[in-house]
Order: sequence, then C-alpha cells, then structure tokens
Amino acid sequence: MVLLWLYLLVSGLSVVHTWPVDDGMMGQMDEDRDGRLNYEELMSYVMAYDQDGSSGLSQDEYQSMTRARAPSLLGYSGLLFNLFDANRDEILDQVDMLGLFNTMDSDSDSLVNRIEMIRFASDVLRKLTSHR
Ligand SMILES: [Ca+2]
Ligand SMILES: [Ca+2]
Ligand SMILES: [Ca+2]
Repeated sequence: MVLLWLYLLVSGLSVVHTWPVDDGMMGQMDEDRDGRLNYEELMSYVMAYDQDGSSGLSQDEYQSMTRARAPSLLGYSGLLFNLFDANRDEILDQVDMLGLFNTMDSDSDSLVNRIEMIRFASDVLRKLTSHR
C-alpha cells in the first residue's frame, strides 16, 4: 500500500500539517474503488455527517467530520468551512459541494483523480496559510 501524504510547512508556525490525500482521504471516499472520486461519492461521504438530516452540514457537523476524518485539520475546521461555504449561508449543502467538486475536477471529466485531489488539497492548504 502506497501512502501519499501532502506536507505543508506553515510559515511562522514551524508546524507541519499533513493531509492524507491518497489512501487516507481518497481511500475513504472512493466507494467503488476505481481510484477516482465522483460527485455521488463526495456527497455520500459528506452527508454521512448530516446528523439532523437537513441535507447540509452545519459548522458543528462539519467539525465532527473533520475530527473523524482528518483530525490534523481540526484547528482549521472553521476556516475550511467558510472556504467551502461558497454562498455563505452557514450550511454546506449540495450547491456548495457541487461547486467544490467542479473546482477539484480541473479537467471537467466529472471524476476527480488522484492528481486533481492533490492539486486541490495543496491549493486549499495554500489558502489556509494566506489567512494567517
Ligand atoms: Ca470512485
Ligand atoms: Ca452554503
Ligand atoms: Ca477530472
């Protein structure tokens, strides 16, 4: 099993943040195991944390997801939520997630492959550091 980790050195903090992109994130989301992520897989991954059945994630629900799935990013959960909540209604819903998926899918073939996932993760991490 090959593990791919994305490392980011946060300037001024001397903390290395890691994001398990490959068999971590990708492996958790890729239900049909074709090595690529489709929109349905992304939605079922995210909506598993929709505890009140509102068809969207609140900030608290998003935090629960981060705690369970990517604890190294827990300190950034609020910033990430705001980044992903494109229409700023305090809920991550299908509209936000479709926009997010399209951002990840840079060649627009309706699938997010490993390269696209890594590129997306590094873009997000770069945005996080620019918030500091
Ligand atoms: Ca898949
Ligand atoms: Ca929203
Ligand atoms: Ca793609």
